[in-house]
Amino acid sequence: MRILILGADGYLGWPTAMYFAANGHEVLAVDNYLRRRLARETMSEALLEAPNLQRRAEIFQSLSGHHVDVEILDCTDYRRLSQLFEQFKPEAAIHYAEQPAAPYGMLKWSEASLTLNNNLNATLNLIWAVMEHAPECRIVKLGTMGEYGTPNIDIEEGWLEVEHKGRKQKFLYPRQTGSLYHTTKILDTDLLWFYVRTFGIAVTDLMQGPVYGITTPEADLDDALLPNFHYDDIFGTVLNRFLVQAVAGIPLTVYGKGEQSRGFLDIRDTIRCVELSVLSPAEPGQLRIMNQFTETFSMNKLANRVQRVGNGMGLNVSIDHIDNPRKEPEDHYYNPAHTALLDLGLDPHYLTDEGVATMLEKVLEYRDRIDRTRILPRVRWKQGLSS
Ligand code: USQ
Repeated sequence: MRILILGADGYLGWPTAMYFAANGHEVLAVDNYLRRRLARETMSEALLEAPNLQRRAEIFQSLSGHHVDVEILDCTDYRRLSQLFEQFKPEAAIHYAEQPAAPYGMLKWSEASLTLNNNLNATLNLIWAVMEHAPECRIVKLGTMGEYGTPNIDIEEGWLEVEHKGRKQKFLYPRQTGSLYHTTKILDTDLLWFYVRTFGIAVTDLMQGPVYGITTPEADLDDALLPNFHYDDIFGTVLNRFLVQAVAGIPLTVYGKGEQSRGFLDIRDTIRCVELSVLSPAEPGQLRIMNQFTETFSMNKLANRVQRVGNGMGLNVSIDHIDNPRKEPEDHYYNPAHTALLDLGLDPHYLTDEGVATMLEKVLEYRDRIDRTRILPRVRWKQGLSS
């Protein structure tokens, strides 16, 4: 298939591009290096220094024989994006091209505005490029479990049947998030749903939890091909942060009580879920929503796991409960459904002690690159300003 990957320079985008190329697809990888720029501006660069996309594609081709085409393009530029659709005519478009960090969008007005404009305009432009130039193209959009928040009832996969005064209708599941970034994902879903029900496009919206992991089979060919592994307070996700903190001898930063729960998954499962969504696509006129995670953990459970495995490897890992920079429930009911991707054939990589040890060993190779000033939270929700 001709597969377009928007946001291909990201933590998930690059390994996804390699995976599809390695599995025989024609891949066009698109990015404008926005995340790299924002990381530089906030002093939040990733642990590993990744070569640019063209260079990574060259290295990947020389080691594997598989080709990834690269185009440096801003998805908020409709003229260029629509030209690209006209020429490439993708059969599937995977949409990762968003500002992905909750703390970044909480910094100041300028960061909030960038997050809102980038994320929504990229989504709108994708929808229109599909409608105008590739109406058969299936859209696979990365959403987030954070759209649902943490309601006091079970979370379904996208939809809820509501009975009201004797009548029933299915609606998008009620959503209330804890950050502006997550709010842009809700708005994306609403935008997609409008165009699905009005113009009949085919969309899969994947509600993904926090991802962890540093390697994939293709990335293992060479360290220059590894995903952008962030451990800072802005772009780093929690388990990846805990791994780096354990290696650096910094107490694991559990925010608040630590009883907040999330649905986690291994980066290899993210890629497989996206592949399943492309190969078993949504129907025209369908917004298919699937919850993309494999197991739930509280922050305390995760921290305890990293501590136990790290100490077993001779690291001296301690845990600190620090003042929560975010506004979020720290102890809540959490029971989200997640069977749709399993039904499509997902065979999860669950988090094991061996898996944690393997990730710690990889981070240990880069121990000298850890910048200790990027660990503690620099962005606080309550004031809405950087501290
Ligand atoms: N947390 C800690 N200590 C830390 C960092 C985070 O206790 O050092 C806690 C947070 O308070 C939060 C949870 O860990 O309760 C998750 O935080 P996170 O930074 O790992 O994830 P989040 O900000 O929610 O965002 C990440 C990705 C985002 C994706 C989302 C999925 O950056 O792109 O959409 O995970 S989800 O969390 O399900 O919304």
